[in-house]
Amino acid sequence: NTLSREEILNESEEAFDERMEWWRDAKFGLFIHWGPYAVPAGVHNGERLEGIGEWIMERAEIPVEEYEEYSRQFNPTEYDADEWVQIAKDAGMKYIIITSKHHDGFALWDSEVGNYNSVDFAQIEKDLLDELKVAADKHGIELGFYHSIMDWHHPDAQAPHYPDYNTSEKMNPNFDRYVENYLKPQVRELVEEYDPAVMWFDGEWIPEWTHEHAEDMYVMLRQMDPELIINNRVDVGRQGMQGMNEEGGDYLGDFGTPEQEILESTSNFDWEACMTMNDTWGYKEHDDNWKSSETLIHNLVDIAAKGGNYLLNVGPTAEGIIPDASVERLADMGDWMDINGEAIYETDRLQNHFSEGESIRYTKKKGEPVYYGILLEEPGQTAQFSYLQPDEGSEVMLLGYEDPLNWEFDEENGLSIQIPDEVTNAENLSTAWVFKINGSEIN
Ligand code: H79
Repeated sequence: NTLSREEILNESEEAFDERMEWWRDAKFGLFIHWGPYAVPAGVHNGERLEGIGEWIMERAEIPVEEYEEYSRQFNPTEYDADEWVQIAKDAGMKYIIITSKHHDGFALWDSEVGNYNSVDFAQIEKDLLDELKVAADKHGIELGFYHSIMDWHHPDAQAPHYPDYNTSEKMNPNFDRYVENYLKPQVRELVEEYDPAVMWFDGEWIPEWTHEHAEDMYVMLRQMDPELIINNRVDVGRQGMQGMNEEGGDYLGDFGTPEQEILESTSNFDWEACMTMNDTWGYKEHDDNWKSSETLIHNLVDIAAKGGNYLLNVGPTAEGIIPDASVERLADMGDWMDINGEAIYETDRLQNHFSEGESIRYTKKKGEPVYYGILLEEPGQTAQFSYLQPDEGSEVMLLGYEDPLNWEFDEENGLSIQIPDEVTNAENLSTAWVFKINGSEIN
């Protein structure tokens, strides 16, 4: 039952809520940036390049034919899709978004349109995306694709002032041909062959891409799969790296996409913060500026409290290895989520307060009078939460600690919870402490 254009463009709030449900509940996903840029890994002609690794073609102004050499060398002998999915799952992630095509134009599957892809061009026999899809299905993880609208390789999409890709106002006169004969067929293949749960567009800021293109793409995709979730970069309303749409505009796309930042506050529009663990998306040999596991866990809590999702990136090597530093951090996050995940998954933000100062965040179990006060620093002798009131006689629990805690509530100080000494020394408790109450939110 194909939806009409009308139905798609005037979707009811109920239908939208239903379509978004699994995604909203999931909260935490893995972003994978993987492609030929992992071959130079940030070093071209012996020169280490600044900036994000997957932009090396543009950064180093590498001509197409020369970059194609990297694409030919891309040979992921160590790729193990099942292991990747297991790493994501153990971290507590519920979905994966992988680059089916980044700005360099290289397609990570055996596409029928053109030959600039893993099979025809790089001679990789494996169906990389199919293996990931099979593994994801097996582990109950949703799979989606990042697909770049901008394309530095296709002659009909390339900026005419190549290799100055982005700065000119000049447009490629053949761009519509690229959209009809290349971009849309590729995206249709992805949906038909791999049944993605999310299409995550990017590179929409080029002057050639318009709201009309966006509407065509959005309607086409939702007609192919009415359940599909599509990010706001399908359209042209995104406000820079903050990632949310321009106020008042009528733009397509189901969620906003803050990049390398977390919204200051909540939003009435769904959103997902995509962020890296070091300073690059695509693998770079010389980037050791890793965020701590503590920072990553605090980010997850902060984002969930503000009602968003966290899409955390890894950049596997050209061989197909996720860097150890990433794997270690994901494992730490998984340890924390094993104990505290219930304060993240299937939660809502509170009505009035998502935070209290720097070191307290709040979440609420969806549809239940269950609240979580989350401390981002080690509790002292008492923990204070101004905005939660437990039901009379109810138990207040610290996740990961067996016994109910003594608590009192008064109008002036709110909720005060006594912290037993063992809590300070408990090995399983660290990084962020989650207090669970049955009760209500107060002002
Ligand atoms: O895939 C990763 C990056 O390669 C990609 N997005 C993430 C998910 C990315 N593309 N570009 N950038 C990151 C930085 C580009 C910023 C700019 Fe612009 C493009 C500045 C001007 C044009 C976007 C649109 C920000 C402002 C307007």
